[in-house]
Amino acid sequence: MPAADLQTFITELEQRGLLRRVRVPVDPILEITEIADRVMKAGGPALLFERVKGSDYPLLINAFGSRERMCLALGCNDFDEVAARVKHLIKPEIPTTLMQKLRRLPELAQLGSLPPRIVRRGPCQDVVHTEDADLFKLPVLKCWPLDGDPAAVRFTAGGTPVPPAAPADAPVVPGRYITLGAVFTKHPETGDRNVGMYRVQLFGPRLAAMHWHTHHDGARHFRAYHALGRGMPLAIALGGPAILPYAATCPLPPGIDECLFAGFLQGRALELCPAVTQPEIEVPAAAEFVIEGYIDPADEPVLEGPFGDHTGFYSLPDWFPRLHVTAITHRRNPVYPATIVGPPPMEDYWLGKATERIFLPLLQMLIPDILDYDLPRFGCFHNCAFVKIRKEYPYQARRVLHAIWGAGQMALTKIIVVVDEDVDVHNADDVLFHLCANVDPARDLELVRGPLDILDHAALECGAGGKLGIDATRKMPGEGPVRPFPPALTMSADIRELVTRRWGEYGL
Ligand SMILES: Cc1cc2nc3c(=O)[nH]c(=O)nc-3n(C[C@H](O)[C@H](O)[C@H](O)COP(=O)(O)O)c2cc1C
Ligand SMILES: [Mn+2]
Repeated sequence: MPAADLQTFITELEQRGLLRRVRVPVDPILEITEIADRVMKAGGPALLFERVKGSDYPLLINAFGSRERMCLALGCNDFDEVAARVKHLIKPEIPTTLMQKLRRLPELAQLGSLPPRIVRRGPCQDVVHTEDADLFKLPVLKCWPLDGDPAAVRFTAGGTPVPPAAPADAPVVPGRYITLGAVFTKHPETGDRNVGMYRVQLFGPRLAAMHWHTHHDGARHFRAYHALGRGMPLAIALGGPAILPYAATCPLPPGIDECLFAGFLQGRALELCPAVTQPEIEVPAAAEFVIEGYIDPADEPVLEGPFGDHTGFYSLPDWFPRLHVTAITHRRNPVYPATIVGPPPMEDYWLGKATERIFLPLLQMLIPDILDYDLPRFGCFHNCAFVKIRKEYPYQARRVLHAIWGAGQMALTKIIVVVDEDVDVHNADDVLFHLCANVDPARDLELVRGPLDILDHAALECGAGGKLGIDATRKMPGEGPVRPFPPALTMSADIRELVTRRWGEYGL
């Protein structure tokens, strides 16, 4: 079963030789990024920095940065195991005989016990700071040199010149971001809980900015509070069950509670307790730190960014809501978890890979044509997807393209290549080989406009623009002007066998 809290996870990592401790003092301003980046690029271990300059707390990074560590957090040997459980959940075999029904009872009982369990208090509230809360006491990273320096990039994401900073918006060291926080919110009308991983920029001891993308659930909740003119309570959890950071990144449909999914993934309910100063919001009892606060609907937004992002570029500054911190609570000896993003591969590649595999059954439920898909590393999640189908009728690839452009966060995919079932979507060379050979650009491209990742700096507008679908399948009659497609080259099976058998004789 996955670790119930971060420090247990650290012990598990250490016992398996998957974590290294750094005992010399290091600076959270840029130095940790340069160390962690080198280790991530080399496929290295999780790092626990025991002495971070300017803070009393150790910092954990790269805890999820490999297949093995991600599997440990998920409590599986392979992502496909989890995918199989998801598939079973959405497509259970309906028991017909009494014996079959009885056999399924324990499983059903387990499903019923997975919604989060509310407890009164948790270790995350061992120490409570309210008026004396100070975000700068945490070892919050400044990841990249231009982070938090709008003047250096001159323009906002919307293309307007950056205004001079208001004095209140200029901390001593600008550009420090909480990068691995799980943001807990509730919809003001339905009460639906959402947990999303959104970066948080520090502006003062008790002032920060919430960078939730327009298309994400946190932003949707915020719009609902704003429309009602109501203050929005929220909490940011750091640490907690090993499954939580991953669950916070899961592209679940709006209204589906990430805590419920986390309970399903770890095979037991998440324990939540009411936040001390924002009791409407429940937080993971086992978290290391919890930052509690609210957004005032009457506040002006703050210029958040720039930030060295997943895309390998800085995301330009833009206007985001101010968070007023009302409390920072923590365990007695907490560890601060963080990550960095940047040119791939980084730690987040593995969070994304887990999602690619675990969500395949859900994608297939929406679009049964899809046999498999791959989000290649260079595509940084939303820029590129390779999709494999078994083509049975004309224009099926186009149907799949449009279906993907309507499917949850996959809808933000900028370039999609659809290939036949004999192509290995996990091998970019094989996909590009078939793309180059099978495509007539005058016939096989599908260009559309729609919502895009707000981090896509090439898009026509911030968060909206063109998308390209490439039908790299073999064409068939009914798909425009089509000449017969030739067969692909492969040697006959009997000759392959013969040569294998005689290989020794050739003296090669
Ligand atoms: C390391 C990391 C950092 C992320 N930072 C942000 C962010 O700052 N803002 C955002 O909207 N999404 C960010 N994401 C993506 C969201 O967490 C992800 O899309 C998630 O599914 C959103 O949840 P939601 O659908 O409940 O809003 C980040 C993901 C990772 C792995
Ligand atoms: Mn959500």
